[in-house]
Amino acid sequence: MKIENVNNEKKLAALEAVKYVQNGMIVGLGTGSTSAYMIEKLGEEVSNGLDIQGVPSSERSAALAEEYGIPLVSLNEVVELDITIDGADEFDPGLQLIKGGGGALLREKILAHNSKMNIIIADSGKAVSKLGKFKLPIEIIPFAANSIIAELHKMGLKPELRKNREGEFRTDENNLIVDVDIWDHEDLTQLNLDLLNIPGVVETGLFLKTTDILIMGKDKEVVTYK
Ligand code: ABF
Repeated sequence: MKIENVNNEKKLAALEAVKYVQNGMIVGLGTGSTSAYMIEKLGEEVSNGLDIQGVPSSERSAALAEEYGIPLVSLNEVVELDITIDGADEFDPGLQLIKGGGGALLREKILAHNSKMNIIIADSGKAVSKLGKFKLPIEIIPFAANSIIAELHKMGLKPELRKNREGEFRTDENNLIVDVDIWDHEDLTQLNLDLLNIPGVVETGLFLKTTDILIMGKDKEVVTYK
């Protein structure tokens, strides 16, 4: 699909999600290009008088929210959020997600866990019948990187340490990301538990039970899954 069509689907989903945001809400702000459309629209609503406070899921989203004039608070100031709107890399028919392509999965999962409602926004290309074509991001601490990678190899997950132009990719918490191939794994709940049980693994990009509503842009329409 052409990039402008994908972006149009992302924007449609983002605009639809913003309709769920009410005055006085504490709003979790997701990360990625789809969430960027949502943040832009929220900024427009704030300039028209919408009274909200945003909790960003990444430094990138914090900077964007500030640029659009959204008042920000930290999670520690509010403890619980009314709604979080965020993107995803893949979603299956059970609204299970792979997230973390942008490396923000830890804070994203923390916001999702502490939100009364979670809305995911996505273009139609994110819809899959089975998770795993997109490699699963796992956040790990640098101290244990090589032993964790060795253990992931033994689990048959084909781990790849995420790199960028400067070398090793670092998260906002200054941790590392390893991307793994979960295609051959059917029991994702057990896989998630097994991964989290490895000392030094901080979090995974498997969001299995966090999604309340998923809004997908499809051509010139939106489809809402609940
Ligand atoms: C974020 O949304 C990440 O978890 C995920 O990688 C990203 C998807 O990016 P995009 O919206 O740019 O496709 O929440």
